[in-house]
Amino acid sequence: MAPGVSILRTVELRLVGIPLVRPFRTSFGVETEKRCILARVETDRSYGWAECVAGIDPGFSEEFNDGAWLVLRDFLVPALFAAGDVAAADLDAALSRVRGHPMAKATLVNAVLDAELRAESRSLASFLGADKDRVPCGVSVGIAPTTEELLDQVAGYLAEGYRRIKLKIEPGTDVERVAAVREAHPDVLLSVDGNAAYTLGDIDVFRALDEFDLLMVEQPLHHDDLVQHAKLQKLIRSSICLDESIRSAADASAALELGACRIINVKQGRVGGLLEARRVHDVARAQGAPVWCGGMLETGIGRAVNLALAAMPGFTLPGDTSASRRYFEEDLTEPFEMAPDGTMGVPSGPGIGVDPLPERLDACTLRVERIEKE
Ligand code: OSB
Ligand code: MG
Repeated sequence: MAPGVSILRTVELRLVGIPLVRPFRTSFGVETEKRCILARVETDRSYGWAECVAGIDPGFSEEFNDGAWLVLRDFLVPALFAAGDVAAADLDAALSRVRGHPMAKATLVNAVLDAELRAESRSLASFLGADKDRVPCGVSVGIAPTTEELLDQVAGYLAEGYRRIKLKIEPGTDVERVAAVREAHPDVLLSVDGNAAYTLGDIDVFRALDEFDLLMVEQPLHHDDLVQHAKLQKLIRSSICLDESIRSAADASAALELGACRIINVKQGRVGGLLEARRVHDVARAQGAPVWCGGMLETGIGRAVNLALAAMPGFTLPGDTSASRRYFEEDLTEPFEMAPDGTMGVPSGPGIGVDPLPERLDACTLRVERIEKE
């Protein structure tokens, strides 16, 4: 049951930018700066924050910052204002006249939920049914310029305590890199993420990767193709994990039933917010499939949300819930720090449990627009 209903008064959209500590290269591009939309809602009872996981360009998904901004301002926020009283649990219905745009929708669902929980002094983790107060952390390592640099980065992260290493790969920069990391660290939990850059024609690559005892192969094939993933899963020993392909609990159910994957990367923003993410968790759990919490290089606002999600019982593998310093010199919130044992504390304060630091927020803001209910 979701907490009560409230009246939405204003929605403030804000674009923020923070430099990354090092460029993050994937098969779909390179990022040197985190840029995202933050939403702050005000209701009659409280306020809530949320971070939109869309990026600068439509490389990971169709959504991107400028598009999400327009969809929020011109369609989603007006739909919520028109709906009158709002409860996070009913938002899906109010937003259903906009097709797609899960990342933009998630921003409103999560902000309204945060406001509801703050009004009731209840933590997000408790609302989600978390069964732990610390979660094990993994780290996602971008495609490095050379194998030597990759080995240096991986050694550095392992020294900090990270419990799982995920290597970004792309055709031509895969088997040799994975072999080198596996040779240097025979026992580490190791996975790879292709970000949809491969086809079934690359079966030799996957057969070679099968030799490295990988925890999983994340999203090897096209973002919209479950059937090809099911074919690949039959041909390899390593477990496939889907990321881009899963945009709802229905997708998760279909993927597991088809045998397109054995593991699901849950990114709440990719599936339309925390409530749908909980449904993905439930579907996977009912089918005995492990899930873990993915990341989109979030600031502290999105990181707090991810940690609460990762504390749910079905999240049994280390997530991409890395410490603030893995991304930023200075975060927007108090920094999230990982203990030397590779775990991070789940926020326990009301709602998401964190607020942006006002001076940091000002310093990182590129654009603000306040939308008031008439
Ligand atoms: O595919 O999981 C991905 C970052 C941005 C977009 C897509 C992905 C990622 C990551 C980084 O792998 C995860 C993180 O540390 O936030
Ligand atoms: Mg991924």
